[in-house]
Amino acid sequence: MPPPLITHLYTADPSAHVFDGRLYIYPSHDRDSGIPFNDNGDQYDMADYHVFSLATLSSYHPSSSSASTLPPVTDHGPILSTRSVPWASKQLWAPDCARNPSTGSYHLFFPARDASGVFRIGVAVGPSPSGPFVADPSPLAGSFSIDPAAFVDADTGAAYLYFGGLWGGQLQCFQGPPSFERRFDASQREPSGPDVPALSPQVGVLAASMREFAAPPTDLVILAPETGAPIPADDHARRFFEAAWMHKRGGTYYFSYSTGDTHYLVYATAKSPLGPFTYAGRILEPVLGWTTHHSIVEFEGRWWLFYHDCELSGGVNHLRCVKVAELFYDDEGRILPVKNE
Ligand code: FUB
Repeated sequence: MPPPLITHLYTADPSAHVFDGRLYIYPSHDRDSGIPFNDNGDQYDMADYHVFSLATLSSYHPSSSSASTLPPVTDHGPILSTRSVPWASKQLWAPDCARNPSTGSYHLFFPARDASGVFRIGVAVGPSPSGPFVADPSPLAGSFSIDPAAFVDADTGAAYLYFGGLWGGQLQCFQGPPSFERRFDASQREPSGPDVPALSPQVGVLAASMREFAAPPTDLVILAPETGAPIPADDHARRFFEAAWMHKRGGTYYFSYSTGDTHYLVYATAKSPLGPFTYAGRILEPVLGWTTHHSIVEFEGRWWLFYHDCELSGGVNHLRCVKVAELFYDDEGRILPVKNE
């Protein structure tokens, strides 16, 4: 197993990006506040974010038998807390960050529960990758659920926000057509049954300000390659659960995600950032701990998978640690499964 990258704090859900030649990691900051475990994820009671960075991974060769050194990681300290977000009540879950190509500002996207306990997605803006970040007074209009992943298409300059998470992440509570006013219905459950399609992750095109959606978010459809139809709801080994991530390699868009209760990291590909996507395979088998969440980034000419497990806490589900493994593709652009051993 690769060693934890950060050991002085519990960290999870790492979103990695390269800004000006340096690699930045935006993770959740896990802590134990004594809340008992439940299926709603109340024990994931995070109250702030730190940002981390490293200068190089050139001497890190996790898949080779030769000497390999984990680089020093800089902790830039706290960058946002629940107290500094006017609309948030608790649970700062998995964040992400993107540079706005029109303004050069950095936008930290983050989910949190609002005063009524509903997850929304907020944005905080700052002048550098490490902040300081100031949160907008309200969440993004039309946002709901969790796990925002921001993607700026380097070839077009267009910016997208992918998001969603089932059960504790409340995606199932927002079923309905695209609208800035999606209704929250706590009684809704994840669908199941023969021929019932899985709920889709959501994608919203961001306006140039990157502080609002240009149009209401819509379904990001993931098709099963063998039928050409959406992945069925009962196919828990392949249906979207949470942990959206988008990267582009060559002309292909790769949407990767966690299957939740089956604990896989998997991916689907498309020729458009809005899909439809076709399921393409597994990236990572289950790790130690219930959740699995990741990001994929190219750095110094190599591809990297940032992810987490619970090794640092000896297996406590909500006390996780960020890790990094090298990612390889075959000649057809398929991702080769990562060995977490
Ligand atoms: O960290 C809290 C939640 O756990 C994230 O939002 C999910 O993706 C899962 O990793």
